[in-house]
Amino acid sequence: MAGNRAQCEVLVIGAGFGGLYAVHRLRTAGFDVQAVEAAGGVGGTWYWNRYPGARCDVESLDYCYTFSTELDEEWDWSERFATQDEVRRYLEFVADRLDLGPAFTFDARIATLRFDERSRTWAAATADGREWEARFVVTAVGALSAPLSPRIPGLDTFEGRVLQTATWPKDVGPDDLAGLRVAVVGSGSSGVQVVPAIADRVAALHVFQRSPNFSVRVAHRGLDEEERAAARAGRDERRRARFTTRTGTALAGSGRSAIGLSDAEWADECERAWDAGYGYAFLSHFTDTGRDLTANARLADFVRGKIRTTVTDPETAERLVPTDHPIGAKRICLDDGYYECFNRDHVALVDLRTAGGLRATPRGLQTDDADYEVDVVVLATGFDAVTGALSRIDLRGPTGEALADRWRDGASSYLGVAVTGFPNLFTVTGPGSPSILVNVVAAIEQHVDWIVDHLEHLRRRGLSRSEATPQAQLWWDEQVAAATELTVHRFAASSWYLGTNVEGKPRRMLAYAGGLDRYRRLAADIARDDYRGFTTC
Ligand code: N01
Repeated sequence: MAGNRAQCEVLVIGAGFGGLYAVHRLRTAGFDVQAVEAAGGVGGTWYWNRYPGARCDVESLDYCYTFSTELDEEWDWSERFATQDEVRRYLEFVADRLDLGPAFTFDARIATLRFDERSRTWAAATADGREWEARFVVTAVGALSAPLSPRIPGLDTFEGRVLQTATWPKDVGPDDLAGLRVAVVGSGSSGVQVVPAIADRVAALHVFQRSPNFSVRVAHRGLDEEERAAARAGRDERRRARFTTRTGTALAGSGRSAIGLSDAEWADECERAWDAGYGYAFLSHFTDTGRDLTANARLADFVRGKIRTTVTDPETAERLVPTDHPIGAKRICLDDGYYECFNRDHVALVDLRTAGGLRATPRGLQTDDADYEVDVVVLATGFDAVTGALSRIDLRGPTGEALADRWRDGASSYLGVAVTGFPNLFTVTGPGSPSILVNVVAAIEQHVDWIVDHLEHLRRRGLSRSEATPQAQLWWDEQVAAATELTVHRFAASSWYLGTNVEGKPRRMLAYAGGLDRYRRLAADIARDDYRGFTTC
């Protein structure tokens, strides 16, 4: 063991929802735990994504921890869908309240992780040489935390400013874009949020869209005292819903099939759901739109109709209407006035499907059709989701094999929390976890509880090594594939859920689509069965 290596029993990587809760649970269970975080503070994805308009698409009352009544009682959400700043402040509050800060080393991005079979320990190091050694490593590195910078030829010659939503500088607010000519590249959730947030201020706004996405209107509003009191009174029920619903949220949906309704009933129910602005939960308002193509087409048509009636120029409206995937097969977006922006004279859509290849010049962006002189280019171009943050670490198991190489032909794991060949490593929201398809905070709480329970199980038995078996991992891969087959995800041509947004990444579903409730039951069964599927010694 090197003398200047910090030693601990468990090293946690990440200070987002997962890392903070992992440190708390591990410490409470009596483990000697240390933690590292690449950013300068807590928040994870909510630390980095500070772009104008960034906010959560799951209701605040669901998008928070439930493990502590005291935390619930001390924190009041101000808005129904929290802004990035409010979620980040919530996580700072949790870290302060539970005194988690001292466990963390900030500004420490782990560059290498190596398992030593003899000592059964992981050695972790930053690029600047800081080192940790731990029996176990819990990665809570986030599913959407490895930003993708697109290869736009000539971008390095652009003389204006390039900003990326996923690494937005702390000191750039919407007012700093006032009067400037701005190009936004990307029309996923981040692009759809940033556009209406800056449209009022900028002199000209060009939105470069490669594929249209379904976006559902959410009218943001504050929570009043009555709603907060109701939330406090219904806390136990809301908590229970995390265990009993597919999505891990309290919103029950209509319980109605999209197919069985008459046209009048259908229009009525859809309008009601639209006006209620459920956010991401809009997708589960009907029982069958997530799995049945006919039901799905009915919902997709409803949203297409909304786009067409909102955008006054019919040609622009048609370009914004998605036709290449079922609604929900790609992550839907939530917006507050995105489509309305295209009715303004200084906002224009550039459809890259017809405009040709995107290039940059010193003065702006260029397609085969036209030149766009701009002062700022905003890249809202997404993430190497789920596997990216782990694959970017030079992470090697006992044989020297790198995790990135192991996943080159497709990511695979046991329950999304362990990978065969990489002992004593536990991945919160790893590939094959339900996290990105459900209320991710609910999934994170489950994963952390399950992982810490597993470590306690090992400790009780005096065991120091645990590794998922290849058979168990294969079984879980089959569960992930089978669950996907029952949903509309199998009809998506491209989606970050499938990894197709990253050049060279194999097309494979990155999440378990069978629901958080079912996942919990399967994981609990495995735990009850002495952690079936792990070899321990
Ligand atoms: O990323 P995305 P995101 N040239 O991958 C386009 C969560 N999130 O950051 O679709 C031109 O969805 C790309 O085009 P295409 C949420 O889970 C949540 O927006 O690949 N365009 C696409 O339009 C979300 O799903 C919230 O053809 C290029 C866009 O960039 C996830 O994060 C808010 C391009 C990327 O969209 C990711 O969202 C924000 C290129 N070279 C994010 N490369 C909320 O909670 C890519 N694109 C509300």
